[in-house]
Amino acid sequence: MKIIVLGGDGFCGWPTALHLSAQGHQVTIVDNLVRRVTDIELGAESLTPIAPIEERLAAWRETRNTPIDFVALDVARDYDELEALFRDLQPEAIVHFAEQRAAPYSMKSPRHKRYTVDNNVNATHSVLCAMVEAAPDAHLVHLGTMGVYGYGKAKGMRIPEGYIDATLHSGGVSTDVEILYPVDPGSVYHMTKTLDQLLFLYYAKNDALAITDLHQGIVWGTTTEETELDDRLVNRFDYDGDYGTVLNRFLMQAAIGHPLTVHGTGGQTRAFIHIRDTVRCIERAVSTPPERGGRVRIMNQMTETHRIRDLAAMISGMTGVPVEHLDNPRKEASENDLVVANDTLIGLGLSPTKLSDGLMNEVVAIARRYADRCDRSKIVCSSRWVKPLAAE
Ligand code: NAD
Ligand code: USQ
Repeated sequence: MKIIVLGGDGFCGWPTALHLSAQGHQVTIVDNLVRRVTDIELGAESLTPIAPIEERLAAWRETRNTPIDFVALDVARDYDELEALFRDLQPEAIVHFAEQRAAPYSMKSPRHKRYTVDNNVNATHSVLCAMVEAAPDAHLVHLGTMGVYGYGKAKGMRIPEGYIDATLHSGGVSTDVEILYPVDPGSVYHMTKTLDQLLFLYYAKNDALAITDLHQGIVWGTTTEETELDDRLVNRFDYDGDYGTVLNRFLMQAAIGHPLTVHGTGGQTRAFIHIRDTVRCIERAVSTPPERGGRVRIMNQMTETHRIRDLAAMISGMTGVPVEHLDNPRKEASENDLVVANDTLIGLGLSPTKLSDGLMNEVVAIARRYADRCDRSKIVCSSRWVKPLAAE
């Protein structure tokens, strides 16, 4: 298949582009490399030394004798170029990762909030507009988030895959309907993903676009079969307080002997998936496009759930590094349960990689290898969800 990977230089996008290419697909990466610029803004680079994009692509050509093309373009702003690219390439699938994806970054300041909304909503809307004009038969596979459901209301209920049956009551009349599960975002970033959902609903209905929205949990791990082939193919490893996600952060903190930074009680339960499963899930989603004219296909892309303090206790037990409970910088429930349906991906043949499969030690080993690249002052999250009161 001809596949465009938007955001293909990022943490999930790069290993996905390699995996799709390794499966024999013809891959074009589109990225404006803004994530590398954000590294400079934050003064915190990936723990692993990622090669410039040209070097990455040359390494892949040399390793697998398969070219991956690259187009530098801002998906949110360079609309005419995006439409022209879709028209020229006529992709069968478009995988969309090209958004600002860190919740703490999205809460740093009005500039960061507005950038996140402008970038993410415009990127998704531009992709949909350009598909209507130039590639209406392509299948869009978008990386969404489990966070659209929120983490408080389900109360033991199994979170369904996107939709829920509801009965509306008004004026003495009741109607049964299927609706999107009520959204409850926990950050400006997560809110942009709920807005994406409405854009998909509209364009699937109005223009019969074929769309799959993958509601993904927190990705952990860093290497895949393909990124291990050459040092120049190494994937990102974010550890800083903005972009580092919780499990990779704890594993990296354990590797350098930094106390594990549990926010508040650590009673939050979240969904997780290993990066190796991310790339397999996307390949399966791409290979099984929904019919045009149907509803948006939504899959929960996660393999297990864990409470944050249990993860910290497990890693502390493995490594002897102490746990530190910090004031929670976020506005989030201090405790929540989470039970999630993931039947569609299991039905498509995914055999989940679990924490118990020994890969946590692999992450610790990688973090130890690059420990001298870590700036310890960037570890604790400094972004706050709510402004402190003047008296504080
Ligand atoms: P990332 O920041 O590492 O990668 C995103 C890539 O998109 C970067 O290379 C960036 O330069 C590019 N990009 C951003 N805006 C762009 C624009 N306007 N034009 C062109 N390129 C642009 O993030 P990631 O971790 O790879 O996440 C990718 C997607 O997966 C995101 O949409 C995120 O919401 C979703 N996701 C990630 C996780 C996770 O734990 N990492 C979990 C669930 C969902
Ligand atoms: N947390 C800690 N200590 C830390 C870091 C985080 O206790 O050092 C806690 C947070 O308070 C939160 C939980 O761990 O309760 C998860 O935080 P996270 O930063 O790992 O994940 P999150 O902000 O939700 O975002 C990440 C990705 C995002 C994706 C989302 C999937 O950055 O792109 O959408 O995971 S999900 O969480 O399922 O919505």
